[in-house]
Amino acid sequence: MKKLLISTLVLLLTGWSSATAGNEDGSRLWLRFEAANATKAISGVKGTAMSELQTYWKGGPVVLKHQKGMAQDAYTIQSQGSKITISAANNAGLLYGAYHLLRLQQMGEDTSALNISEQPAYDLRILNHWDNPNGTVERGFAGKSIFLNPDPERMKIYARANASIGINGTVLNNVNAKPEALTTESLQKAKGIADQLRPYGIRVYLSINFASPIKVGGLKTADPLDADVVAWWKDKVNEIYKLIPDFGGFLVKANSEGEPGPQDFGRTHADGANMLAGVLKPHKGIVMWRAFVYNPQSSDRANQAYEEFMPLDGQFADNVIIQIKNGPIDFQPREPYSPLFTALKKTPMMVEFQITQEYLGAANHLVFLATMWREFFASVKPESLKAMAGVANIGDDVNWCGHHFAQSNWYAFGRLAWNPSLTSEQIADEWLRQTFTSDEQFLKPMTQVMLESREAAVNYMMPLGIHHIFAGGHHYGPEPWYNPPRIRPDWTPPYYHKADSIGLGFDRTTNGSANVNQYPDELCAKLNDINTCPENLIAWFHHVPWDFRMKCGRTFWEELCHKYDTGVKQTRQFLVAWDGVQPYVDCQRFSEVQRKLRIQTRDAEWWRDACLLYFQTFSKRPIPQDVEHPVHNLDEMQKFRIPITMYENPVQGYTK
Ligand code: GCV
Repeated sequence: MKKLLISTLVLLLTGWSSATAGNEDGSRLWLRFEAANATKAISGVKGTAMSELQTYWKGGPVVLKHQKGMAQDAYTIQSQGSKITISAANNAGLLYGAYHLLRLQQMGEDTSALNISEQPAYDLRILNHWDNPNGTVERGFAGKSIFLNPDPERMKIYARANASIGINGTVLNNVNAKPEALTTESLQKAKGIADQLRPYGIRVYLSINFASPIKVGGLKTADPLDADVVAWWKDKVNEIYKLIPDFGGFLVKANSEGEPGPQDFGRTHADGANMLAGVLKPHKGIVMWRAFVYNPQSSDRANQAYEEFMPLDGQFADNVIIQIKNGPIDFQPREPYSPLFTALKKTPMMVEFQITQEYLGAANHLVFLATMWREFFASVKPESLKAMAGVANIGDDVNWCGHHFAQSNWYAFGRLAWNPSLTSEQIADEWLRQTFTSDEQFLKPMTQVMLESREAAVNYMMPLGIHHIFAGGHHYGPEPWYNPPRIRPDWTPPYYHKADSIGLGFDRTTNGSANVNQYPDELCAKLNDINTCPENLIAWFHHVPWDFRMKCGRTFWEELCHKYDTGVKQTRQFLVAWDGVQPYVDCQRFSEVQRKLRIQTRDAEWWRDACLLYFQTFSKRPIPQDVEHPVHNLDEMQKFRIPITMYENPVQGYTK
């Protein structure tokens, strides 16, 4: 009788939550399973798998079985009728199998004849939080750090969400690391978080400041070859492992954007990384050493990571992984892949993607990033990498990511880190079905919106290979004219777009910065020739004359106008599509997303008008008749400012 009452209540609750009149705040992410039974937590990772199934699985008995000989974290799920067996070599594998089963249930799939075998592409699938000790999040658009005062309930959802998509590591603090990340007080705090995440198979890592021996340890130097410095790191690492026995290791941003590093002491990146690797090795810890380096003297920022790291190929210890951003500049809406990925031959590498939308409309624009990451994997073989890292878009906002659809990027990152050959469509479909509904009337238009959204953003922000024309004070809106006196040239848009009376774009050919030479021969030849360079990167590699004839027959200038205008039209279409699915979405999420899509549409017009009117001052050509003409004025847009710091989402976007 009691069981009947509970299930009636569950049904009632389920009915309510899917009713369109109801409200959902997004706090449950894609984990919207309803509890089928009340259960107690069971300790350990296997215990988590058991209690998740006991609580949420509504089918027949599930056997969790250890099986030798399987790869780490791999699992199989076999079912015959209502009897199901999940097998794995380790407990984490059992947990991932349990979440797979729950995912199938949530999506309404038939589970009576399963024969599933899964193995992750990478052992390390890791989030990088850019969280500061004061609770701000660099390039975070979803509130404050979830680690500032970790709330046990929220930490549990965070851990479950990560484990449900296979994420097994998290770097707790910003790569622009404050030295105090290594004080005993901070380490105690990290221990508390590690204890909460451990039952979900997640290990914690820390970003470190290379000058910590000076700033925390009071030493005179942080020279990685100095015996006292090495001893200091040894002691520090021992202290960490006493508190966090399964601590993962360090992430390091060194000699980049003003952060200290081994070069300050006349040493190389390899000297610095290997010293840390040496002290972590006895504990099985690793070093993720970032290749994001550039200095103002170079004539092409895109060349620099290659120039600094290629001479060191083969010199890194075996527990060092070089962490390389997907593109050679900095998470732009579209970049070619970083040439280091095909050039380094003897160095373990991992890719760093940016989940937080620093350059893609922050938490205001709907931009599904799986398509961008899949584009990367079309050029860089997944098996050439050791691991995958993603800069988190998570904060203490109720819905975690600021925009309901930004949750899909956290989800997509985890799914691709598990299996980089999943299609964007499959990921969008899974996420939509779990997060909203499996109703086809909803799924069809919204899958389409998600799949088109990144190309739309490229169109209205930076089509045809244009890059880094963002505002000086933030990376949200356009300011291609930004060029105050005495500023570092590589911090201004004209450095990148090089617009003049002849054309637009950065000459990276063999006649220019020769960046093309960093790519394999065949690709280099293709990129070097303006007639064979992919048009979606043409202004990345070439200074393209305004009248250059594009494949469609338009001139480059006309095509530029068309692309910007297409982007605007696409965002308007997203709004129409969303309005059309109102009957399938609860009121709260419907109106919150609708509000953001309106901002995105206005912003797209802002981008189009600002960029076309500004570039027109160089091209001196008319905007084609079949393109919607700007609705703003250039002088008005040049005066427009959004007064935000790099820790906030601009709540309104363009407001003029
Ligand atoms: C954490 C870009 C961002 C910085 C970020 C840096 C990095 O420059 O704007 O906020 O710093 O990349 O990845 O280190």
